[in-house]
Amino acid sequence: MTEFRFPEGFVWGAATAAYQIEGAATEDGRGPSIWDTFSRTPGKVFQGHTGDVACDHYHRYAADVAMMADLGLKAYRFSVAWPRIRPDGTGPVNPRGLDFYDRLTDCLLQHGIDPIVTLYHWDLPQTLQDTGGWTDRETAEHFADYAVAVHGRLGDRIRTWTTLNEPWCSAYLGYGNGVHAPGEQDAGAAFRAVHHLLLGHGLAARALRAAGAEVVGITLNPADVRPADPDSAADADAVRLVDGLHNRIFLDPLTGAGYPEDVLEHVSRLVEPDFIRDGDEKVIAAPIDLLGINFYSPTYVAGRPGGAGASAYPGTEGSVEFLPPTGPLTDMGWMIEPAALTRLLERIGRDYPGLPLIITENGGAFPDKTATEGPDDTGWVADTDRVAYLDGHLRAAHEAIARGVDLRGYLVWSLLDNFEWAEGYRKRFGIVHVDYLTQRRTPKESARWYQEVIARNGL
Ligand code: GBH
Repeated sequence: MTEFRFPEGFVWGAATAAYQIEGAATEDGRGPSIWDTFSRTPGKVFQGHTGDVACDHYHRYAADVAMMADLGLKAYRFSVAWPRIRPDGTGPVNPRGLDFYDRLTDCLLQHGIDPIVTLYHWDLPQTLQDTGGWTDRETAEHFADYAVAVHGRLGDRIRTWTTLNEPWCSAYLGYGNGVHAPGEQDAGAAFRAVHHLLLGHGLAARALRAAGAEVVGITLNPADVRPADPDSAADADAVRLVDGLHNRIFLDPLTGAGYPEDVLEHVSRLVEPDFIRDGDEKVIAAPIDLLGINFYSPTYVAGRPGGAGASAYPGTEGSVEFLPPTGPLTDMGWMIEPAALTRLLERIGRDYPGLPLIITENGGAFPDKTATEGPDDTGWVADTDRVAYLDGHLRAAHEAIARGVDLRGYLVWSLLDNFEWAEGYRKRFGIVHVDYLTQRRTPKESARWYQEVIARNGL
């Protein structure tokens, strides 16, 4: 019996990102990205892992797509590697780079899988970083040019175009606390990056629309920010600050309200916001048809000076403590609280009405219990924890829909175990196991479970 049925036409799929799965880092004219540089910098990525080979998806895409079809996926979200298309970030287009995504797109369509494109999932061409990366205004314009180049080749077959993946991470982790590429640690740089990422999104969204793109969107990783003590006024202030720096700083300008006053005031205490020019907010407010939401874990804060450990939020050190996660955790150490997803979806639906939502990422890292011995007799890898995580979050998503949220689909992170950024290959998010020595793929129990969920359109 299907207890939790999803709406007719609900989009079921899986997501990946170029640098995390493709490999083939120097093939067919691909230029270096900031992640090639970062992963080669000692001490940045677990055991010096790189995306040089990753899941070798660049060569194995056809078999991977056949596997997706076997699992019954209706949609597949992948990202295009900017340095494959424009190896120098700007300048001439590299047709062999476009050829790969052309083949991938055709293969998906032949299997009846709807492609959902992400144009930027963190792999900035290194040459653009050399001139300042996202702290440089021109990067925004180069991004829009690149978006148009990709659309020019694939626009006749791809309906859904999203610009950025999680600009919060690009800005705060890339330029603020330096945990991600390019590894800068500068509050001012982080906010410049926020603005130029949003500007790049707006310019690209406008250009994609003009070029005839049917559905244009962006993916954020909005946070469900909760107070340690619901009765504490200081905690409520901390929630407002973190919510501003995480959610409203992106969502308000994207939906036409401009930057929130309290956020601008906070930013101004750390950097002169002269990088925000007249007219920028209008560009950023380019209409979008879809908001992608990546969700993993809630955020609990208290209004008191934080402990050691650099906060990812510039300027919160003296006033906000981020509580250590409690209760069941994933292998990333992230708290598992599905109700947080319901709260978050409801909040976005309420505060930013009229915007169709899609969960572009949700999933968990869990160690594969049988990974060391290889798959069990049934050929599956037991990942009961992941099934429980996904089941809980799908129920939470269903609850949000029942409460009136316009949620159109769900894409699991991730199809494959892959290069988990600063954690390298040691953290596994896949519903399909990857043996990195042989590149053998083995669907885990969660993949078989998900296959049934899709077939029944519910739980
Ligand atoms: C996504 O980022 C990425 O889009 C994807 O490429 C990646 O593989 C996937 O998630 C898994 O990491 O530090 O305990 O406060 C998610 C990044 C995860 C960043 C949650 C902020 C806060 C948790 N976000 N994290 S904690």
